[in-house]
Amino acid sequence: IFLPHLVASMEVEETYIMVKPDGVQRGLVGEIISRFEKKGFKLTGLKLFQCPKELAEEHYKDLKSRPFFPKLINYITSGPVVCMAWEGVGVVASARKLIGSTDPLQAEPGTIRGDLAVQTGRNVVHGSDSPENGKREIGLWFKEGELCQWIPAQAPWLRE
Ligand code: IDP
Ligand code: MG
Repeated sequence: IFLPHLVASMEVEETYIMVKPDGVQRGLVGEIISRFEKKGFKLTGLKLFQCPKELAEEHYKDLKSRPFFPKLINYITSGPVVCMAWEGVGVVASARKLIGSTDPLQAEPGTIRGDLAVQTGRNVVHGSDSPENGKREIGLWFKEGELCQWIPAQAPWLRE
């Protein structure tokens, strides 16, 4: 079946979600992917990746002047990460809610960080903070040809 009204719409956003090295090492990849899958967003990109220092610095360039920046770069490059692109209406803000506050001790129970982490420097997951940054970060972490456009079978059961 072809459902053109479910393919593209002005409201559809993209966000870059990443399981950080602690999430991978702790065996939380499936659990974290599952939260976005169950919510009903569409996965359009997925890979395990060892991040080079230059890419980590570019991704977090807005935090360059912060005292924790060198530690943050060490953390993000300390082991493989799982890079994901997710798509959906309101996905950027919704993913941030699913992820929870930056400090896991402040994050609500039920959120990924609230349930699975205890420290800001080991907060297991990244999510873009705006639709613009979603596009920017997906462009940074994925090459052309690594993203897939598809229509999930459940699409008509998620949106009327
Ligand atoms: P966010 O990941 O919730 O968007 P940001 O303020 O954008 O939070 O910071 C990016 C990442 O930098 C955080 O997820 C965390 O890993 C790290 N970070 C932020 N603030 C601190 C800090 O005060 N100490 C150590 N690491 C920090
Ligand atoms: Mg951020």
